[in-house]
This record gives sequence, C-alpha cells and structure tokens, in this order.
Amino acid sequence: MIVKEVRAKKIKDSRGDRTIEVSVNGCKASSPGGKSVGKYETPSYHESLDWCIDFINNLKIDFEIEKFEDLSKVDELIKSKAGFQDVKSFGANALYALESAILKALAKSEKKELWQIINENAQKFPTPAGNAIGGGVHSAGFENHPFFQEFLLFPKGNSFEEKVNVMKEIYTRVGNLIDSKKVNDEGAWQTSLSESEIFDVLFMFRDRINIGIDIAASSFYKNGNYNYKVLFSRDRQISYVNMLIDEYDLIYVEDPIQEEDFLGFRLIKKKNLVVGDDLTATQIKRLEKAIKHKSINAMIIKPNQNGSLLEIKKIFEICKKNGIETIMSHRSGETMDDALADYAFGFGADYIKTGIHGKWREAKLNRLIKIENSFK
Ligand code: 2PG
Ligand code: MG
Repeated sequence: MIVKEVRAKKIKDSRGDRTIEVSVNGCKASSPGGKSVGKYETPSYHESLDWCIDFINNLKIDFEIEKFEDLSKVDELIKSKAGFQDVKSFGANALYALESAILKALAKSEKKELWQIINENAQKFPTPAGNAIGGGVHSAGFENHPFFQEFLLFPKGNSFEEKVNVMKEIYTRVGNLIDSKKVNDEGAWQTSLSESEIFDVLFMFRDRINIGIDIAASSFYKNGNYNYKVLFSRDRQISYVNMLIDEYDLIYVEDPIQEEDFLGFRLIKKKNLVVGDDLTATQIKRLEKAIKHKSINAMIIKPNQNGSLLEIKKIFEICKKNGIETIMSHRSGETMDDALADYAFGFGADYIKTGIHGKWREAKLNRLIKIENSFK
C-alpha cells in the first residue's frame, strides 16, 4: 500500500476530553483517554496534543506498507525525524492512532478485515468482561461511591453474542434492583451501596455470570495505607482481598494492590485471575518483573498505555509463553473507534473489557459480534 494522505486532528472522547484522530488514505483511527492512569504508562503526547498533530501533518511516508511488521519503518521514520531513541517518546496516543490508521488503510487496500492484518488464522473469541457498577475515580462526582472502581460481569454463554446478551440483561436487572438512576464515566451504575452490599446483589446472578472486580488500589493508597476512610495496612489489604475472593467466588481481581508492590500481588490467591493493570501498564519490562515475582496470572493490555502495536504483539507473545491470560481493555474515556475488537480477536486475547452500556462501549461489542457472524 502506498500512503497517499496522512492527516491528524483533535476530536472529543466520551468524557468530552480532547484526543487525537489520525486518518490515513481516508481510514480513521483514534485514541482513548484514561482517568485512573498508571504511573508507568507511556505519556500520551510528546510536548502536547497540538505538537503531535503538527508533526503527523508534516510527516511524509514515502515507502510502501505491505504487512504488520512494516510498522517498524514508520517507527524508524518518527525516530529519525524527531531525534527519539525510543519511538514511544512520541507519545502513546499519537503513536497508537497513527499506527492503527495505517493498519486500517492497509486492510482496506488488501480488501481484508483489520484483524486479518494481525493474524489471518485468528479464530478464538474473547469473553466479554463488563463494568456493571462503578466507583473509585470514575465515579468521583457521586457522593458515597464505592471505593472499588469496577464491579465486572463475566457472562456465561456459548457464543460471544450470547455472552453479550447475558451481560446486558444482568446489567439492566442489577440497575433495577439497586434502583440506580445514574451511570458513571464508563456507563456503569452509580450507587452508594457498600462493597459487600454490591457483592450480595451480584451474587444472586451466579448461575448466569461470574463476578470480577477492578480495585484500582493505587487510586486510594497513600503513605503506606489503603484509605477506606478507615486506614488499611498492606497486610490488612491483602487479607481483605483474599477473604473477598473466597466469600464471593471472585474469578477476577484487577490491581488489588498498589502499583509498586509486586510482592504484595504475589500474596493474593491465584485460584482466580490476579490481574495487573496499573502494575504492568502494558510495558514489557513491567510484565517481565511481574512474571519474575509471580505477581500475576493475567494482564490488562491497553494499546494507549504503550503506543506501539509492535510491542503489544510482543506482550501477547510473552504472556502466552508464560501462561499469563490476556485482557484487551478500553479506557474510561472512549471514542467510537472499534479497532480494539479487531486487535482483541487478531492477537487472541482471552478477554475483552470494554464496558456494557453506551455507544462507545457497544461499538466494540458489536464489532466482535459482526466478526463472529462472518464465520457462520
Ligand atoms: C481501568 C480503566 C478502564 P482508565 O482502570 O482498567 O476501565 O480505567 O481508563 O480510567 O484507566
Ligand atoms: Mg484497571
């Protein structure tokens, strides 16, 4: 494929924050934005969003792109033009949107689907994981919200589409049961119920779903303690989480411990998934450290925590080699771009965490349903 036209501009995400959209030969891709941002994520932009837009609008790609690996040529061009050692210095949002738009244009020119550019033989569908009840920083404006950031549904079913339908049905029934009238940044119900009251509600649907949580523990950790209004020490946090795992049969616990504490993660029970998000921040070095310390058995992969799709591919390979399950994930501030679904399918993610309610979340779910139907 010959790249004829590259354009970048500002758009608004679901939260109304500015983000980047890149179009290559008329194919558009954009980057989302997080609120519970891990300390080790690649910064979103070198200098600023405007600087990156300017840079892309002056970029001349004068070589042919024929396959996924050719993204390395784009990386080299950016590095030499900007004088970066590492292409990620360009900023994760800028790099991801550019690379993703290039791959979409390549897919179009070859009359293929985006996922086929990653892996022509992909066939495994991820299980959807959806945030039903929200808390933490995503619910910051809501009084007395839960401390935990996400109460997630892992629906049971025989196909991706059936799982999505189960997830949506239980989401609606949960909202009625807790009499919630509002949703948060991610489309999850707002509530003043406590953690244990929420678990009791979700537990009623155990025949249709499994329960998971994203504690996002770094967001309420300060000076050695976890602040639940009452301060919990590290030991108390570890035993509290382990107690919840047993009590409510949790199958998934994301960021139960703050992002610096690899050894604390190791002490969380592993009969379920113990998932790194802020801990690993979609960075190869952080993943390798987590493997060495036996901190996790599953990892969140957010393209815009890293920026480079070539590195994302490597991360999937390292995870597969080391028995680490993979969760491709959205951000709390999302765009209508549905490429995340193709990346989840193409890279063979075990799960996709992309919310339940709201057009930005449904775009990704519907894209995977469409891919599934194309195999029928
Ligand atoms: C998370 C994400 C997505 P944010 O913590 O897993 O739910 O939140 O995008 O705000 O980092
Ligand atoms: Mg998280």
